[in-house]
Amino acid sequence: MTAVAPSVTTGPARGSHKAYLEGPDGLRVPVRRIELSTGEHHDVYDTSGPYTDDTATIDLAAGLPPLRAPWIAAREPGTQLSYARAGVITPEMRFAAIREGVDAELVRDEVARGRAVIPANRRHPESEPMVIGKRFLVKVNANIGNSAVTSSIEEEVEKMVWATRWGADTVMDLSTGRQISETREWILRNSPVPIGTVPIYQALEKAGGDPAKLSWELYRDVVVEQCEQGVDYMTVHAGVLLRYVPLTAKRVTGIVSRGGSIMAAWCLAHHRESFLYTHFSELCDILRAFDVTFSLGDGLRPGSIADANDEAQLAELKTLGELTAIARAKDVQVMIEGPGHVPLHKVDENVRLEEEWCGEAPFYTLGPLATDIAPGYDHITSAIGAARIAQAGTAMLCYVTPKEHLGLPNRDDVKTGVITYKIAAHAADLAKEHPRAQARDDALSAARFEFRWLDQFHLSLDPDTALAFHDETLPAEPAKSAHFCSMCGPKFCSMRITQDVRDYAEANGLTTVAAIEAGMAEKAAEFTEGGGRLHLPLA
Ligand code: IRN
Ligand code: FE2
Repeated sequence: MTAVAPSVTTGPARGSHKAYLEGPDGLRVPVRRIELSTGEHHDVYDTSGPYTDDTATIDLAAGLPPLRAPWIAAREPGTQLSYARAGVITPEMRFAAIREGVDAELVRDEVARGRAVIPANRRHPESEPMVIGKRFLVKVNANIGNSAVTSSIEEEVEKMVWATRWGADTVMDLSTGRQISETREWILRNSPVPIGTVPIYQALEKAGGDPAKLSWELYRDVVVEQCEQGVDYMTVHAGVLLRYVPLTAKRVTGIVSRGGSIMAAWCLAHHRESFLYTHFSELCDILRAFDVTFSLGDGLRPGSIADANDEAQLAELKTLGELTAIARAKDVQVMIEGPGHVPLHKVDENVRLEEEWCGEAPFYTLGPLATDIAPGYDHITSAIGAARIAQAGTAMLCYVTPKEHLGLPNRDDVKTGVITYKIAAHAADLAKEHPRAQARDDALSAARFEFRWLDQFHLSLDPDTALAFHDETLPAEPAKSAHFCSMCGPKFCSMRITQDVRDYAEANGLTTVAAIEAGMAEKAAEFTEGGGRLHLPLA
């Protein structure tokens, strides 16, 4: 590690503090506890690690405490999949189950079926275990990483902390520039969430940027280095086969995956089958030794609406299914990466085929963008597709930031991307009727209706922005309990009028329906008494 310790954002999110749920065997599962003005509190899933814990000391140079170290030391080497198949509920499964509010046996069973994964490299003991699968809360991944052109280690560590503060469930370090290993080391030692990478990027750096100079041996060494460092899951574009490359020739946007294009270039340069495919079995052995999870890459994903669900994409998906079976036979956990750019009417087909061909391995999709016409707003175009595909069964969503297609995201873009994707993921959780999802909506709605403004902000995904928007027009303290905001003003607040109706009902011993009728009758009488003239407030 470098001598200069980066500095990062610490302190609890507005209106909340870190609390821990006690589980069996001394498990302490973090939650974000939102304190309400009613004296009650509301706990929400928390990915932010010790950074939001006021009582924790953060020392980036030392790294986070190795929470999982005793669990790992106490057992025979294996993967979460091998334990699950043997009927063992690991502390990781128990921890993830408490976070989700489900039975630990459900987690074990889903992992055993391969329908869920727990990305947890035994060399990344600092991570707080979580589960990715369609029966659980929809997860969000945030990509960070420098490029040759911009950004430093300090900025990337802060982006990791910042992304998890806003709810990123995993972070992928996609660094391609200088100091790749060092950046990753800082991120891993300080990350409370699983870290993913795409090893072919570092391999390409080592090959001097020339895909033709890549080799299995060079790639393997990079994978081993990253496994030893503690990377929890890796994107491997092993489904880009030589014979599929011509299928992309007539596409509007060709191959848009970085890893996919690198492998296609290698296959064409050597006119040989991809070394990722021909050496896949050896790769499984390496990943198994560390319990690293495969994220089988969609190197031929569509990069435009025109190319969605085409032959190249589906041919690759089928191959990913074949590779899933090989990995599972070796007890290696697998996720499948998915598109990309897909119009809404073609979204469900992606989930159906993935489940059918890849043995229901957790689907992990990049959006998809539901339209191509809004560069600058692709966090939104993609969140529309993401909500739809997550409702249909996608287990994790890879965020897209407003900078997509335009530039490297900065810290603000990271936050916007994460919040946008938390919205998509939560909308899907609601639609899937996850037992815990609606409770937060109900708590926020009640606070809104009762004009508990601060409670409303604190229960929201981004309390800082909600508060700032409110205060833009009504900054004074009394406005925090006022029965209106500046959107409609005091006279036209529908919620206040509804409350008046209810108060009238209570004062007159009526039900709300009866109160409305009584009120109408009163008004009708006034109208008749006034000679039938309308009293409009024309002044
Ligand atoms: C997710 C689903 N499909 C692709 N992704 C992510 O895109 C993947 O997890 C990784 O973060 C990035 C890989 O991009 P390329 O190399 O396929 O462009
Ligand atoms: Fe794109």
